[in-house]
Amino acid sequence: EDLFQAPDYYNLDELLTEEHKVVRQATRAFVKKEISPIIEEAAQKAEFPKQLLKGLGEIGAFGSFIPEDFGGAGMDQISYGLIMQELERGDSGIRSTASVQTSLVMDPIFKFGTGEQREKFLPKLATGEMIGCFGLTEPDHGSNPAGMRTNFQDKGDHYLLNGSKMWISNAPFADIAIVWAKDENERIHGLIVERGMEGFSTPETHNKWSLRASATGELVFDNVKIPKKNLLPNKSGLGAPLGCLDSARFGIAWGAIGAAMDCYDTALKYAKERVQFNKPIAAKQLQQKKLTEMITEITKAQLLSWRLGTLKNEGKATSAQISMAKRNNVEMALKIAREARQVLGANGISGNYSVMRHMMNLESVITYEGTHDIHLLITGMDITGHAAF
Ligand code: TGC
Ligand code: FAD
Repeated sequence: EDLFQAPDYYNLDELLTEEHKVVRQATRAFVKKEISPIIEEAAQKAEFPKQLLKGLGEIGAFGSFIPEDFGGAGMDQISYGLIMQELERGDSGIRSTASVQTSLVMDPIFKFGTGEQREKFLPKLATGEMIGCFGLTEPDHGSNPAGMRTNFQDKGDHYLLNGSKMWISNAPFADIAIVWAKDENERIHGLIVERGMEGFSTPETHNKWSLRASATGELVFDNVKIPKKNLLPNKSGLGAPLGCLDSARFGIAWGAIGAAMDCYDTALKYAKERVQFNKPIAAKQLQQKKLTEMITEITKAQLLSWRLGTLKNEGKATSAQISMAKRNNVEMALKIAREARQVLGANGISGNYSVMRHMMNLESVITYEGTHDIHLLITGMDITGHAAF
């Protein structure tokens, strides 16, 4: 099949296993058949293409690294990364849905949940029959979630949840939300909030110029009665949600490479075909500088991610190492998208090409899951021992 040929300047494919390549190929085929033909219109209309959910489940994009016994796909971290890369080559918004479902919904239920919670939710989340979202950010607490106000009180046979979350991916249509809230002792816990619970609503956030093919919304809790069996009992404190973020940030480090690859590939093809002053613009030094720097940065990011993946497979990747890769790779992709847009001239602003959509999407990606500044400060703290937040 005539699938995307990813740039592989340093023969990194030699570092991948057969399984990695099979997983990547399946995702690539899905992107070509299901995502690429519809994504531009979905983004223009600001609609999440829900018809993709079942197929995303089938290719293992939901719960990639969750063990098969629990409904997941039982893959390693590099396979997870490659799925994120290929999906984001399609669109960051589709990758977002897979990141949230896998790392921020299934993973906390798997790691911190009860046997009953795992059985009830994981298999349905893995197939896409059920969709989840992750509520950490609040109107007044984004980079500093420790200050959150959302809280619950113990009422004997249930908890009473109050507060709100905003900028939550998938909120408008999610069946469940993993919500981080403080108990009476100001200790943070995760709760599974289910659609239909009285006092729980999810208004959609409109007018985004970025991630338009992803649905974003608020989570509002007005005296919501939460059954006690919906508390995630096995970890509390801010470290619980931050641990989930490590996994999602790892996936984004790979995903951003996909967006960059698509921009590079589009710009390279365009530069070879577009003739000005009697020559393809690819024969002009200024355009070669842009294209050369793109492939150089993509190659460096691929090496960073591959090594991080091997460390993560061994359980040795640190949070600070993950921050470095998320920060580097997203900025790399955003810069490449901006340069590629210029290579395409006026066509660069058109929805007939993917570049401007990637560029606008990446403006969210550089802000969510820890802003570019916060990841710098995490590295700064790691190397100096001083927290400068
Ligand atoms: P601090 O005092 O440093 O830490 C509190 C506790 O957490 C532990 N910890 C971690 N544990 C696991 N993984 C990590 N990465 C961890 N970082 C810290 C830490 O050891 C401590 O544990 P303990 O046992 O001592 O209590 O916390 P702080 O309040 O100073 O904050 C640190 C900071 C700024 C790094 C953190 O707040 C942060 O990362 N802020 C950024 C917030 C953020 O990333 N939000 C993302 C929201 S979700 C989202 O954007 C989804 S978009 C999804 C999509 O569509 O793809
Ligand atoms: P702020 O924290 O107010 O930051 C504003 C600016 O100040 C930034 O430039 C920041 O880097 C800077 N800044 C903050 N603190 C410092 C400091 N100490 N030193 C120097 N500079 C600093 N959240 C979820 O919980 N779940 C989701 O599913 C989710 N999905 C999202 C989807 C989209 C499309 C977007 C845009 C956001 C999403 N978020 C989600 C929220 C996201 O995680 C937050 O936007 C992010 O953490 C930053 O918080 P903030 O927007 O409140 O910015």
